[in-house]
Amino acid sequence: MKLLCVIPAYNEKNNLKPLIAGLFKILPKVSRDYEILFIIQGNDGSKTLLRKLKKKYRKISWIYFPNPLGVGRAYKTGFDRVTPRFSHVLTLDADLNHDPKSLPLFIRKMNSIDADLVVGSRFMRGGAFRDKRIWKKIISKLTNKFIRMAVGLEIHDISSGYRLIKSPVIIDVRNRLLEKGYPNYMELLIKSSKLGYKMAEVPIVYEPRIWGKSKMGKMRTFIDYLFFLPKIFLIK
Ligand SMILES: Nc1nc2c(ncn2[C@@H]2O[C@H](COP(=O)(O)OP(=O)(O)OP(=O)(O)O)[C@@H](O)[C@H]2O)c(=O)[nH]1
Ligand SMILES: [Mg+2]
Repeated sequence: MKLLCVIPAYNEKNNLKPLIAGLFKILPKVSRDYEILFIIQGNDGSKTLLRKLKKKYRKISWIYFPNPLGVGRAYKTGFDRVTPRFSHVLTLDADLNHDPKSLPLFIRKMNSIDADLVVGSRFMRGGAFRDKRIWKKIISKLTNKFIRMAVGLEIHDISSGYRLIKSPVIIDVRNRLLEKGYPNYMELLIKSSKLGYKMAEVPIVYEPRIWGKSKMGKMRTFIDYLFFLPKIFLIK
């Protein structure tokens, strides 16, 4: 496996070091070649920190824009760097919501049923969504349920950012991605499913962020999701 990790990070400075340390513990065990690409934004000194960390962790790199692009465009920027040199792409949040230790579970699942894409799911048996904000759970659960049923997806958590994806899927789907914000997570799955790619899910425990602010504002998310809902019926 040749793995490219694509990680959007907007003012996540104090999360970067533990995240990188966690990834570098697991990646050499599962992949013979790997790189970590951050799409960083903001002005909290993340770039300076990454420059320092690169002395120890040679396999990290980053693309930097000072102003926030939106998480969808940040991912798109990272996905545009995927080449056939990489066999797989791993995506996850920069704020330690997603534990890198779960990665072997994704790989086992992918290999066992020859899936093209494996999603880390908070809403399936064995998964957990450890976040105290009720509004977030409600919006997430309702949107997930509605869209799953409307589009006919079997994945229980289509807005999860923790995913292992075969590179050809990314290369195929990336130019079809239009969502700038959080609906991009769902857009990628819906479009990949329409293209016929095989999906699977594994349970994950989503830990709430400890450091830094959420970029997923209540009103913004609500509006973005509301505008996204009618679009799902137009996706071919
Ligand atoms: N580069 C970039 N990254 C972003 C942007 N918006 C969000 N992110 C990153 O995308 C990931 C998901 O955003 P979060 O704010 O953690 O959203 P969430 O996980 O739903 O919410 P919390 O974990 O509760 O904060 C994090 O790593 C963010 O730093 C953006 O505009 N640009
Ligand atoms: Mg997060």
